[in-house]
Amino acid sequence: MGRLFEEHIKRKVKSLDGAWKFRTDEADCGKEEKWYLGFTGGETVIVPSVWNLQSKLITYEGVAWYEKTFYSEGGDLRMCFGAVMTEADVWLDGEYLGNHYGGFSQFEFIVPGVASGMHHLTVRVDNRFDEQSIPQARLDWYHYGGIIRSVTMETLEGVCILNHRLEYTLAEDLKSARCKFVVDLYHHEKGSAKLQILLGDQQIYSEEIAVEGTQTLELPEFTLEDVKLWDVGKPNLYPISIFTDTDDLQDRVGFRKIAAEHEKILLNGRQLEIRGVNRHEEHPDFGFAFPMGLMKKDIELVLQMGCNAIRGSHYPNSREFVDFLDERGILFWSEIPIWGVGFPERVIGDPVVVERGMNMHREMVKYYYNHPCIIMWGMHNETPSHSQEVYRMSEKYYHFLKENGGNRLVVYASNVNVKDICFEFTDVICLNEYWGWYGGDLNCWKPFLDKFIEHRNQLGLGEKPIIFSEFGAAAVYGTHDDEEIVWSEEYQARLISLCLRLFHETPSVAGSFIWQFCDLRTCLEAGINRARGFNNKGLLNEYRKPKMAYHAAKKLYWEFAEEEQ
Ligand code: ADA
Repeated sequence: MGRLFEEHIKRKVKSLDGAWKFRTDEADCGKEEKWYLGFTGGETVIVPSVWNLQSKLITYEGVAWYEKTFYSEGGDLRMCFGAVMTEADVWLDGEYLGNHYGGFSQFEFIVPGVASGMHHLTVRVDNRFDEQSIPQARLDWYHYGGIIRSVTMETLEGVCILNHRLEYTLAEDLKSARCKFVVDLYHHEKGSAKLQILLGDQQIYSEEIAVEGTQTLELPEFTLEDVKLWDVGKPNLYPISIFTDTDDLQDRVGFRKIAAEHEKILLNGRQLEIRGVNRHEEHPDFGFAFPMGLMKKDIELVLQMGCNAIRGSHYPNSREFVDFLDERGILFWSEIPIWGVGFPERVIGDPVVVERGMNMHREMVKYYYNHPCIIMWGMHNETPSHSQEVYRMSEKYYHFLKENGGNRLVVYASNVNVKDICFEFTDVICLNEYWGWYGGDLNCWKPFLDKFIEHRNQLGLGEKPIIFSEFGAAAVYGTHDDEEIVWSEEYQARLISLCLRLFHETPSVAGSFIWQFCDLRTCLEAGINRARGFNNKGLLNEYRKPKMAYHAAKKLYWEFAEEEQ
């Protein structure tokens, strides 16, 4: 679902995108009144979308119901949701299928033995915040709600392949890889079939297997010789085809090695300087239901400015966007929406919150494991990482991601610099710093950095590279001032240029992600005061029109890229 290629050739897949019936439920009485059996009134909306684009719902936070009527030939159906913001309850023909929490993750329900005919899929969507929400209500992005990514219906027949991951370790010389497929299989009762796997043009596996219900199969290891590596700008991808006589799963993978040692980040054994931007998958005309055509445009803009990396701040992005990055050879930092400013220590220590976050990590790893572009898993952003609560949470997430997340750097973005007590749980020290914007001035950068490096060394962590995961300044598009006062494009461009040069010239710094790619609608209701109701730190405005800082960063990023040659 939501990919740049057909995930299934044999399996029947039907898109349920398009017109749905929609009704808000301000009193939250729909469950009691059994709206899942069919609700009256309402209007037609388009899925995927955010409901806030309907002018009367621009600030609506609450419950809304969606209903889709569709035809199915019947059988075992798998109802697949790209993402529902934030909590979903789902019914098929009035039968409860289940609940999903978390606004940016894919999820599915299997419904066996559905009769042929017309059916009703009903979704109750709740985008309210409470004490245990991830993220919390205090946010620097907009409180959107709705079914924000595609919905599909798949028909499962015989032995089916629900998911898979290809685990691999490259040899020292990077020429061969020890590999292992782990495949999630399903049969609605008990059945057997021949399971076959092709990797590139090689047949890797062909074996009769028996399956009962849902089962995970770890296949025998094998060695892939003459590996063509995936790299920045050289995105070698290997197609994967997994199939039985009745079902299939198509995917692709790239082989690459990422490591952090001696203050450097190494990609395929070569030193890598991160030339990055932070990007929200948001547009004022579409909210988080970001259209694919615009994804391509954003990627072109990123490539034109000489970037080699994007941080998907602050949540898992659409699969198709990550597919684009795999195809174009752009690195990606993927994280979950634990956006710290809103999280007091008390909330972060709450076991329900920690478990919700853990589940988001599990889902991120499950769905994004095979994307070679993802070189970093982000655990959290700007949490109180000087506290014991965050220490315990980081320890837990770090070990989970290191053990289950494949060859990736595990990181988090810190804004408490020398007070941070969690640096042992990050492969790269990632700093969010806003000297010259929220405090201090441009002259603060160099002394800050020198002092921080000394601090890192005193902690005995001198081997860990540092990157700046955020820095920047706001400029209202079109505001110019020769004196370079704050809010002007000139000031923003000067700050970005000064920082990029300083980071580039400091051997302990392995690169940076500028905050941020483009301006972003933000949330005035949550008490974040922003000019125009937007976070204006974009290099481009929200309609992707470049500011001076875009050109300034472009000039330097290309200069650094050329030095690398
Ligand atoms: C933080 C946060 C970003 C954004 C930024 C800013 O670093 O991680 O999401 O809010 O501050 O613009 O202040």
